[in-house]
Amino acid sequence: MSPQSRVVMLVDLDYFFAQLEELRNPTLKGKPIVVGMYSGRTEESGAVSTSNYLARKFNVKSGLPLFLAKKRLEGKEAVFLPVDYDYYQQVSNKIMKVLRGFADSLEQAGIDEAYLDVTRRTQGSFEKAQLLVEEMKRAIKQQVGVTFSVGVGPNKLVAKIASDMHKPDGVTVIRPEEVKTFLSPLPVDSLLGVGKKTVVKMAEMGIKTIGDLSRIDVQRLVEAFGKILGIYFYNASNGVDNEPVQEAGEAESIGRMGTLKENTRDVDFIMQRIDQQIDEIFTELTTKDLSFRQVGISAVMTDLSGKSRAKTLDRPAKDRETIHKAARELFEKYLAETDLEIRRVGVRVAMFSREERQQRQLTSFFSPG
Ligand code: DCP
Ligand code: CA
Ligand code: CA
Repeated sequence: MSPQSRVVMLVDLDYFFAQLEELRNPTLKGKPIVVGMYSGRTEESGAVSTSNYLARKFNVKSGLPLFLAKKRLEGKEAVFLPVDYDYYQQVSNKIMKVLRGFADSLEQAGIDEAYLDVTRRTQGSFEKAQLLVEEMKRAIKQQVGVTFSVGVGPNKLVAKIASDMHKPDGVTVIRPEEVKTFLSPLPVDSLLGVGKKTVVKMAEMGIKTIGDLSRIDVQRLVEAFGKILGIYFYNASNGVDNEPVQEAGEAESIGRMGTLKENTRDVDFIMQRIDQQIDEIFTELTTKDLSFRQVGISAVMTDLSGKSRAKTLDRPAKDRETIHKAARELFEKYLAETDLEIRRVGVRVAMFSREERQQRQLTSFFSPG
């Protein structure tokens, strides 16, 4: 055991959208399931969002046009379903909440994945981490009913790549002394930030694997890819990644919405309701330690038409009063523009910042995968 090493996990839910469709309708199990994003132009147009592992056997995977998926699954009793993002989001929130209970800190990296730093609670032991994963799997299976795959490593980079090795329902543990051997044979595009263009460029330089990349002089990488990426590739290929696991204030905005006790045009009455909502928002902001630079309101009128308005502040704020004042101002202005009564109201804050978030994180250059 190396006491200096962190123990970091990446938890990634298996065939997420499709697994959740199985969860709410267990009779689907045993059939190929395709969750599709229907573009709506014709009944067949659109692409596969994801599919279960049975469908993947017929080479039906994310991104495949739906008409091709239909063709490949003809006569296989396949089930095609549209994405139900609200439902997936709801289950995702529940999963993240359970996972948070197993982590020193948790950083959500997508709807179906999160990084967990478990260094403290495992005392830096990868053996204990493995046991913790088993415990997590049981808890999520029991409380939510789904499976996931996990990568465990000394940092986020290794954990992420390891999570892909044994799917579904797998665990892959890479100890610090195993990192180089683990990474070295993998193709360069296993690294976050290495896309098609970079693969071509690296191939021209004779670089195919992460091991090849790790043997290139950092200066050459900087010349070829610029300073930020060059140094990143150099570090990443050597398994070096010091980025902390931190709660990132995932949401773009935090808001609340609710129906008024009676329809009204009275700003004081509206603000009573809004103040309750602000209290809840404020609690969330405080726990996440976020400042905001935008306050927005929304209103649904008696004819069920809806409107939102937002105000951007000169500088970030983190207090209740700023939200209250901006919201009141927005409602006053909005009421002056309409004769209708308001039925539902909401308030939200957005454009977040936070002290430590101002240090630019390298992985945030790349979208989570
Ligand atoms: N997704 C999508 N379109 C894509 C890729 C993914 O809509 N091109 C959605 C559907 C997936 C979810 O995001 O269920 C998570 O993506 P993953 O890449 O983690 O893939 P899955 O969870 O579906 O499968 P795996 O078991 O390989 O993780
Ligand atoms: Ca997944
Ligand atoms: Ca994922």
